[in-house]
Amino acid sequence: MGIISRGFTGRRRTSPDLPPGQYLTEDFPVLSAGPTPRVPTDRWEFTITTETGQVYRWDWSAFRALPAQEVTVDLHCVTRWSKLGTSWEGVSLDTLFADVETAAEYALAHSYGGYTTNLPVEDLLDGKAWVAYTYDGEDLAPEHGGPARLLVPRLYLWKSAKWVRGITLSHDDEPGFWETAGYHNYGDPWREQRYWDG
Ligand SMILES: Nc1nc2c(c(=O)[nH]1)N[C@H]1C(S)=C(S)[C@@H](COP(=O)(O)O)O[C@H]1N2
Ligand SMILES: [Mo]
Repeated sequence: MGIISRGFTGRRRTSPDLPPGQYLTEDFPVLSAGPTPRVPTDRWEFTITTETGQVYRWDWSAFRALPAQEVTVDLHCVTRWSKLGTSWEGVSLDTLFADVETAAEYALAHSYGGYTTNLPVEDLLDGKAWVAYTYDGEDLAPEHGGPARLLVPRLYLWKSAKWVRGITLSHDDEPGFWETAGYHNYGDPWREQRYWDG
């Protein structure tokens, strides 16, 4: 253990709901590695491409015709802000994967604009991930990933690819944009997996 300095008053508010090293924020910061792509829904599509090259494809109306869920989740950004109790509407990845034939262990999410992020397939399934298209009862704003973004709240928020346009499946794990730049390959906020070197 390090030295505990008493009388330090600049300490940020913490709660048992916060992973280690995180502080609460009430606003919703925008963190994007580049410009916000504008994707009209009539040109939007979402694809899942399997390890054998089979492509499953939804245009906006097919996607919006899928059964959706309302979810309330906590967000944890690696830059240390957390936002609790955020409300979204989206399609569960379980729904999108329902007819997908795959034995792949790894997924790479691709975004309009070129962003990528990798995660194990099992972290997309069993109620752990959504393609979300509303936030707080409104259409998801472009700067937060609209028309639709991946939402994987159990992992640091960089795994929740904004402007998601597809997922490719593979037997090989391929690091994405931030993972290649030194962020942790998995990114569990409760284990404080921020960077590769810990
Ligand atoms: N396409 C894309 N998705 C992205 C990012 C990005 O730069 N491009 N940034 C990630 C990071 S680092 C974070 S913290 C969250 C931020 O989401 P927000 O801007 O809605 O708060 O989006 C993630 N998804
Ligand atoms: Mo982030």
